[in-house]
Amino acid sequence: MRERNSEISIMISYLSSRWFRRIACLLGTLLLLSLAGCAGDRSILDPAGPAARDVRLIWWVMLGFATVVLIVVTALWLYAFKPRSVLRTPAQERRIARRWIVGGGIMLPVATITALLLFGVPAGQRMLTLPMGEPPEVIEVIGHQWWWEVRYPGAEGGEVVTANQLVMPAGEPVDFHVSGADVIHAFWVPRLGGKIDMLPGRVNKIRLQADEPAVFGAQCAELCGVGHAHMQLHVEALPRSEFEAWLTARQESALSELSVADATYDDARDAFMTHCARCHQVAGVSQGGIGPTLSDVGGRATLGAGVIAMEEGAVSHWLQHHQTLKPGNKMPTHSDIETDTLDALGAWLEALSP
Ligand code: HEC
Ligand SMILES: [Cu+2]
Repeated sequence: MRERNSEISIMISYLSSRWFRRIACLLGTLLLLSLAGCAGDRSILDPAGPAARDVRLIWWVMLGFATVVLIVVTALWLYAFKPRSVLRTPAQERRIARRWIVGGGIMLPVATITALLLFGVPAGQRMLTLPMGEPPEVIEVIGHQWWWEVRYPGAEGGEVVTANQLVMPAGEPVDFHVSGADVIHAFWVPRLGGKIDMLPGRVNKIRLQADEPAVFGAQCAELCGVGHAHMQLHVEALPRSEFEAWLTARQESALSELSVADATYDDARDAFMTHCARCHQVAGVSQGGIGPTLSDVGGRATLGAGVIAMEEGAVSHWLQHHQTLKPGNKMPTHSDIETDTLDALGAWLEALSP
């Protein structure tokens, strides 16, 4: 008993030591700072659609439950320090131990997991691509190291293909068919709902909905190599009519007219054929097939999958510095190409904006 009391007094003197208070202060500050991550265009706590609201509910339920568990465990821990006056017989000890094993080791986990299933299963159900009266829009998203290919197979007038930007109709469910081109990536728009793996050789499906027109951030959510952190996706929900106009402007025929129309860019087009065409598609100019399509690159919000914002001169800047801006990305440096040529290429590509 005396030993136990001295343990308690050691603990108390430790808890009140200056160092302990300093560390507690530091941890508290870090905790407060981490709360800053609770808002913004990638916050699961700020849902913008039904699937994401389910995810938030489960998150709060789990946080609440975990808090209760923490409090109960702490209380039991303190209770264990309490000096005991009665001695128990071995039979009593065994009975108490059995109660803890059956109650705490079997009944409690079963109850917890059942409760979580009751929340989790309906939420997962709503994200399944079950048949609907009016089939939803299908958008295919393919993860590459380290950029996104986005396809609209249902577009009227032929499939539309773009990269590093995803535009979807707002106020209606959309089915995303996702896969990976090289390694495993994951598709995750936190404000719209749960993430889903993008596997090579398999198509995974998830149904998401954006309630209102808005812009959302998205991020590859599966470590996929050095460029993983730099694999972001600009997601934009538009009213149905604007979405359709956006698709029409990106039809192959409209884009090829845009890319070959202006004679001032003849030199840039020649340079493109020499240095870039084997990897990049530009409608009416090249087939590409390795890197992101550039047919509509001038209309993108960012370059390099979220690395720099698109503005005047951005493409030339990207071409000169892309290995510093996004180290290890799969485009070769263009150090063998004159800066003037890169500037001309940049000006032409920026003009490719539907
Ligand atoms: C070996 C294939 C290859 C060649 C050659 C190549 N690129 Fe790329 N390019 C890529 C890849 C891969 C990416 C994606 C890099 C990333 O973001 O991870 C890319 C990205 C880009 C982007 C950014 C697109 C976006 O939406 O973020 C532009 C612009 C671009 N390349 C232009 C060019 C130009 C101009 C040339 C010729 C001077 C060229 N590329 C040559 C493979 C290539
Ligand atoms: Cu990835």
